Amino acid sequence: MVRMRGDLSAVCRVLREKERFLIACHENPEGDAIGSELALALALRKMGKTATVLNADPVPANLLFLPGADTVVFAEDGSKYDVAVVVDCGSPERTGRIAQELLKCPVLINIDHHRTNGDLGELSLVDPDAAATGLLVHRVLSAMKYEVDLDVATNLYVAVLTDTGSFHYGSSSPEAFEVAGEMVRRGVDPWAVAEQVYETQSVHRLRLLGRVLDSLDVSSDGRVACITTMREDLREFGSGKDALEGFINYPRSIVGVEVAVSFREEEGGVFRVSFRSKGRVDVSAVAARFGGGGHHNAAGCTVPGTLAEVKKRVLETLAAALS
Ligand SMILES: [Mn+2]
Repeated sequence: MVRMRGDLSAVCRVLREKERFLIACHENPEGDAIGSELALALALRKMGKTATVLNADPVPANLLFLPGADTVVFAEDGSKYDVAVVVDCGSPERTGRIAQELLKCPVLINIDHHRTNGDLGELSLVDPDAAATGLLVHRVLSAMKYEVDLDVATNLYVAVLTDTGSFHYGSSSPEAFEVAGEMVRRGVDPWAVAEQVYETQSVHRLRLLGRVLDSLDVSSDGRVACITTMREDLREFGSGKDALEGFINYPRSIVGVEVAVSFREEEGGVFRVSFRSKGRVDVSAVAARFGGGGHHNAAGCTVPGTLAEVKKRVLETLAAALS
């Protein structure tokens, strides 16, 4: 089944013809978002164009090694650009406070693989079956006959590596392995990258993990496991929310657990809720009930209320989805 939407050749034509590009991704960016936007920006710059990466949030510490990461800006006037390119982002609101600058660009291109993508942008390339947005950027660059160099290759490799959970997930398609292999052929060193992405955590982060795992709560039937992070926990360990990336894999790894849930307290009496499912449960549908979205096996939403209220509402909705 081909579910790809959008027009690859139209996207390539705009990238070829226009000169000034403003590239953005979702808030709280991770490897696929950063890798996709940097790969595209570096390639456009090599083509002699102006490409600025504008993000709402900082590049996570473990991704600062990525070529081009030091060129990301956090404020910019969108009216200076011909085209906005939004990557790995299912809805315009997910770009956060920079959305207004993107909307100042006369043309908006949307490159994404979230199945909840509502086709923001008049020009799009959306493929829910792609394992990573980085693969869609690779399709674009290939179609433009762009010769991928090591800097672009490193970004694309990290996009694919992180969004497939280091090739653990069912989304790890032949294309994901093929592109990763091509990037290795172009000089990417898998161990050097893995060490930067996965083996550079601080002592504080590991202690924070201990605290968060203390909150582990498993449902009586053993099918749902959740963890909770309060703002006080992050403060105590001097960590930002990006330190929590990957913690949800621990409750998911419990034998018999089908869905892992992470509750993270945010300012203003709301909780960010993340879901990871192992198999048949479509957590994007559960997240959508609360106005969120994502993928079959990984999704999220923001829910107002106290921890007790949010947990009750979310876990009841999840239990209904599991029955
Ligand atoms: Mn992604």
